[in-house]
Amino acid sequence: MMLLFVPLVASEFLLPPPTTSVPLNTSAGFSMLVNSLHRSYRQVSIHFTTQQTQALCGIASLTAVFNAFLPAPVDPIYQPYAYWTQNSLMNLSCTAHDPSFGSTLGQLSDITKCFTSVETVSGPDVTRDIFDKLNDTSTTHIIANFDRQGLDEEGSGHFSPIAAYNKHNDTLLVLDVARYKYPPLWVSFDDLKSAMTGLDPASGQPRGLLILG
Ligand SMILES: *[C@@H]1O[C@H](CO)[C@@H](O)[C@H](O)[C@H]1NC(C)=O
Ligand SMILES: *[C@@H]1O[C@H](CO)[C@@H](O)[C@H](O)[C@H]1NC(C)=O
Ligand SMILES: *[C@@H]1O[C@H](CO)[C@@H](O)[C@H](O)[C@H]1NC(C)=O
Ligand SMILES: CC(=O)N[C@H]1CO[C@H](CO)[C@@H](O)[C@@H]1O
Repeated sequence: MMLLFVPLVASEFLLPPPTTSVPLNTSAGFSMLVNSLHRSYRQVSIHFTTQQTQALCGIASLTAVFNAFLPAPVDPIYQPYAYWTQNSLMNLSCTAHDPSFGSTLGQLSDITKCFTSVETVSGPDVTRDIFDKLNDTSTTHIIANFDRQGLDEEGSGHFSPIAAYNKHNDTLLVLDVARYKYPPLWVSFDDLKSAMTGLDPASGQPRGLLILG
């Protein structure tokens, strides 16, 4: 029998997290979770998934959040079980969406509205008390659209669920759906807000938040 070893290139396996952030998989990161408003985290983390292409961060974020609270259709690959997948979500969207391109905040809001109600908050209007909703009910969840540069990360416009808020540290837990780049990270409210405040060149509008459920 011949064994094939796939070469592992260490330098391409996850990027160093920004020094301004605290990774969830550290003692500090984990104790911040315990002390946080994390009701949303409990439901979303079990469905948290990797974006299946570099363009599908918004669709992957919705897929994780939908599985946390919304009845799902059956994707033939999991028949007979009902479960949201990035493919079934795009398939059933009532708005046209080119999977080769990422979405703007407005476009992801329109896709969400095909399935459930959503409130959009523009970056400049984001306040700390919005994140209290992360503990409101087990069906309230938040997705952020931010510029990675504002978090000292590699890349540009991105979507990911925000699953917990630690009021003691004033930090938010970003469940980054580009799991091949970054682990879940605690980032400060100020950094996240400024990363949502600049204009998205694709829409000419600021980025911001979607509040679902
Ligand atoms: C956290 O996870 C990343 C990615 O797997 C890893 O590189 C890092 O060493 C982990 N940190 C700790 C403290 O285990
Ligand atoms: C997408 O829709 C087509 C046509 O209805 C269907 O045949 C296919 O199984 C769907 N795929 C998924 C992943 O839901
Ligand atoms: C957050 O919600 C959980 C689950 O309902 C509850 O146990 C906890 O006390 C809440 N935390 C705060 C600070 O309201
Ligand atoms: C990294 C950091 O600042 N962690 C602090 C967050 O707040 C908790 C209290 O909830 C402190 O114990 C941590 O040191």
